[in-house]
Amino acid sequence: MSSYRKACAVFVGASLAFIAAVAAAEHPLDSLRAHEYTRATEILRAVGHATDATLYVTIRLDEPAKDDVLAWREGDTIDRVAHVTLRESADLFEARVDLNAGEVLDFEAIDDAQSGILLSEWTLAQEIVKSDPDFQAALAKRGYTPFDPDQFNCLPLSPGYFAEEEFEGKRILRVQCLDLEGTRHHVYQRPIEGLTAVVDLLANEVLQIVDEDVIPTPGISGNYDEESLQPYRDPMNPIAISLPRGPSYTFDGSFVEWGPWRFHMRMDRRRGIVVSLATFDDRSVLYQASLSEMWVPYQDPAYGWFFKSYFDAGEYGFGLFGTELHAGIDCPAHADFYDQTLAVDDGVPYPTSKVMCLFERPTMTPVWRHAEGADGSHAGRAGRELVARMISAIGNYDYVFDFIFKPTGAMTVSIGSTGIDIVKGAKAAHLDDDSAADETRFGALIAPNLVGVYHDHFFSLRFDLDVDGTENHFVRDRIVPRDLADDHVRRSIWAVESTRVRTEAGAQLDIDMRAPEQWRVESTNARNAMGYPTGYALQVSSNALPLLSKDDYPLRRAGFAEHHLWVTPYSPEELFSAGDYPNQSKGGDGLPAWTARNRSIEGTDLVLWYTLGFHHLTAAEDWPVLPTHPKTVTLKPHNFFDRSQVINLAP
Ligand SMILES: [Cu+2]
Repeated sequence: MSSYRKACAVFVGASLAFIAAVAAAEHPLDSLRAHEYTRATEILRAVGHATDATLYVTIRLDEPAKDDVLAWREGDTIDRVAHVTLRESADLFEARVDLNAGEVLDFEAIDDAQSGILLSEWTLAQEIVKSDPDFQAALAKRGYTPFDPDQFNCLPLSPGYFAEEEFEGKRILRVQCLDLEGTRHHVYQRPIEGLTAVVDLLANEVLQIVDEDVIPTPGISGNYDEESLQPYRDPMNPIAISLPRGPSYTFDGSFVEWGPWRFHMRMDRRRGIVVSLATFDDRSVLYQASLSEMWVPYQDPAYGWFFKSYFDAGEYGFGLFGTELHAGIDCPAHADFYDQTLAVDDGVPYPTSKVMCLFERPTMTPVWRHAEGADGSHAGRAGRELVARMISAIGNYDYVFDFIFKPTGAMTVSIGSTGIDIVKGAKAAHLDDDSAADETRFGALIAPNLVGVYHDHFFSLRFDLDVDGTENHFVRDRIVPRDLADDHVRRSIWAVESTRVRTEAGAQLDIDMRAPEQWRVESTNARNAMGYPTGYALQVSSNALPLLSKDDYPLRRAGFAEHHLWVTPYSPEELFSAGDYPNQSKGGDGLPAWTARNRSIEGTDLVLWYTLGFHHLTAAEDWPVLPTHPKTVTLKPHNFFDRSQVINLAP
């Protein structure tokens, strides 16, 4: 336990004053407050469900029933229930703790599942590996004598699942180390390639060391803040955006209000920013939106790489690794920044600083305009939008996660991938070197002696849409070619065929440019002025699908990525598209399992699950830092209004 205490101490730091200052929740969807984390652990201890040895995997708000939240009015009592996932050594439990009544509502054992990786296990894995004599001997073979533990950073890599009999039922991590000598900040540039340890986190021992080949450790090429690496260009003149009358939004800690938009915002340890109860002119658009899961599978069969298939939300925590945002770089200088409190392994409140920001920005593009030649007139409005942002740094990658609200009634989710490519050490420094052909079969030489291994990024987004209420249909608007009669001078046109989808199986859909369609949710009863059902459509942009075979474990465990879209009837326990426990999962959990029932999605409360992905073909420009690569999806009104929402913007 000592290592775990040490890890927590680092994160908890100081800030008791901050904890005391946090006010009570003002809305049923507000994040758990610092004192509520503490109270949850105290209640569990009082009834004997927790001890000093308990590890708290997550303590999160157990959201009240949706009907209750929708019916809640200011002044009503606020139910506060914590959903706690906890471990006693290998045993995993889930509890629901009523913080108002001071009682445990449910407590159940979770069989055959592994929790996500805890902060304390990052430290523990390092200690186990560095103190193992065989691992030290493998390092000595590479010239690392005498052994200096401080020279290495060892990564606790989620191990995947491959039905390896020797690891069955064990809680394992695969650990690889990096040489830190000469590195500044960029700790990934000197991989000790070909050396992997499999660690048992419960027995505190190394189970296996796989030593593939001795590859000389690459030199220094990634110290991105050393000007000698690449001399700075002449600075350009500054750009400043000023808000002489302050921002046009307000955020009271629960709700953000900006023009016609109003939404609740909080931080979740696993999902990151959660937007709830989003309305436009008091009409409901969505009940909740957030990241549900992420999956990053690498495409190299070598032992050191085959298992890399990370579920960053469920295995590590997208919110937990939300980083402090810096004004002028991460968010504009005029942004507002917000702290949030999470909880770490020992249940102690973990205050985070400036992990969310809000800002308005000019789009620099007119939101509409028209210049009329007939009378020489010009009219239009400048565009602006509101951004709610967090940036999660999970190991080498940083993900800039934005909710972007627009005056048109549209809302975009943008996820920008940046940070650092994880690299494979290579003998080749140039493509002409003897080993280069072999070493670049599954990646590109992105710097001398460094191969950027090919991989994918898939983000699973959960949109619980409530278009003018909770009773909605899901509609496919197919754009279909039509041949015209032989006597027509035009041979063909296209038309729209709209079909309501009745069950889940009919709503597992992929983007196909040869058979384009719009995916739309419409109200069962509300109509716009022309009589159309009010609706919101998904506006998709470039995307990807996995190319792995269906019997390949990484894909079996990430079934959500098999389709760009899934639609399910709302179910409060369905939050995580690869299942509640993706770490070492065997596959089939989450969306594939839920939708196997083929439930009705007609005239009911709907959840849209959108998978957003890209194949990362690595290249020299990835090194030593990755320029931010954004991927987006937009929810846009489609007959939700009676007319454009931008002509009423004041000039
Ligand atoms: Cu990538």
